[in-house]
Amino acid sequence: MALKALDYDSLNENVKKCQYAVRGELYLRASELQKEGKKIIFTNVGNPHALGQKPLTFPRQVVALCQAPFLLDDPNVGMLFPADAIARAKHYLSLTSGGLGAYSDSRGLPGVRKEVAEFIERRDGYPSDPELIFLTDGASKGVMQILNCVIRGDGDGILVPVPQYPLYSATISLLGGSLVPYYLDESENWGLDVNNLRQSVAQARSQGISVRAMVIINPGNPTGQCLSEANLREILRFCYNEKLVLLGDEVYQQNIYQDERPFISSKKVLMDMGSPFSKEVQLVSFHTVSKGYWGECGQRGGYFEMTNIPPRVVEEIYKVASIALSPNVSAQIFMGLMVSPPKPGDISYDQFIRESKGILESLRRRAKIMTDGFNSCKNVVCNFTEGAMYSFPQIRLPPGAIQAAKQAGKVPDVFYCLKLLEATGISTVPGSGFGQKEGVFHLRTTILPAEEEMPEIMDSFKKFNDKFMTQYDNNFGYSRM
Ligand code: DCS
Repeated sequence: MALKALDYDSLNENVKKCQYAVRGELYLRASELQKEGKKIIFTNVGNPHALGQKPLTFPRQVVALCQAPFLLDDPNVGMLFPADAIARAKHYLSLTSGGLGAYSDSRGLPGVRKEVAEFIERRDGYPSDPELIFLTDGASKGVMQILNCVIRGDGDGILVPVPQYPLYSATISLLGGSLVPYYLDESENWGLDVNNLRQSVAQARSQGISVRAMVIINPGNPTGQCLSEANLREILRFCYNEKLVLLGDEVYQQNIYQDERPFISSKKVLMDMGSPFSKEVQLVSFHTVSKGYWGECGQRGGYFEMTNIPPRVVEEIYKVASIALSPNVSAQIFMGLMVSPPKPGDISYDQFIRESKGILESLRRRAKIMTDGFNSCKNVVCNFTEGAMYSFPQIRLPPGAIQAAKQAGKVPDVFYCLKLLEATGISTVPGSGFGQKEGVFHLRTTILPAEEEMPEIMDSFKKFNDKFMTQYDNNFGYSRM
């Protein structure tokens, strides 16, 4: 019988090939257990509000007023909302063409793109052009749009770090391109070695792949490392020599938990390098309202900035963006607020600083509690989370566990994470979902559970792990580093 277009056997093979572990087998099992009444701690997704983080007051006040503009005409509005929130709501409404219910330009509201450009200028000390900034529904949509423009077929390769956030592997599969892996070095705190990059490119080329772009995630997901300025310079020089467009995923730029390596943007490093690099290297940088101390994942706000991309290509990207008409308008306002928060002297400034500092300082403490907790467990080693929102411990599995996993038809780290979930309710993502070296196993957890719950969670993890290790320990050695 002839197949219909949406029968499984006739489906686009790229759709079937594409994998996204953050909501994969572990997440599905956790959801089942939750339905059965088990308490689940969802540490599989970097989704701060889902784990109890409260929204920042000021941006919600502004967006609430934009959503319900009739409140602005209410004589009592000043009793519920501070004057600066009222003023900002009026400002954003004046930038729209009919409020939040109207489509905006497909690149986003010009007034908000200008605010983003001013933020980038303050951050980097170099000019930024609003015409080269597009607002998107979360950073994910921006990444997909750009990869869509780069990938022409399976002969096109994209250099992606391993371990990586599976948005990249999944989108490359979906678009029918080829992922060219480069490995981050766990023993060097997940550092990036440019020699390794050269080898990856040479190997891909020997297989007839034309390598066109390189992805960096800085700070890293799932690895949490912050790239040094020297490292970024090497990467940019490499992209210059190899004519690669650099896709700089900088969504965790506010999430920094140490002082030695502050966040530095790829754009700033590129501009600091001067000519010919600053005029030649093609760079697209991504940001979002989902992360940082905002954590507004459900709002779906993001942007990308293009550097050294020719005007005709920018026009083409605009055309593609316009097929989806308009990014979320309320999310654009969140982005505007993120890049221009209350300033000293504003009525809401003190509260804004108190709230945002409170979140960041707590995340910093939680990063340490988690790393220390993992490192106190048998056969677990974990690099410190320098930035982002995750801990990525290596689990050194005894051969008995690997054997048991095989018998159960599971990848060893999936087996471990499923057992952890069943025993403790902690829902993690197996390292295999992000890529890892052959024969080495990890799991990823977010550092987002409430600080007061952290000791109990780590305690429950330790109890599970130590029991698991004793159960499968048959003294034949462990999976290697
Ligand atoms: N880039 C990286 C490195 C991310 O980790 C994420 C989300 C995104 C882009 C996309 O974010 P938005 O589309 O919301 O802007 N991180 C996922 C994760 O690993 N857990 O939660 C979501």
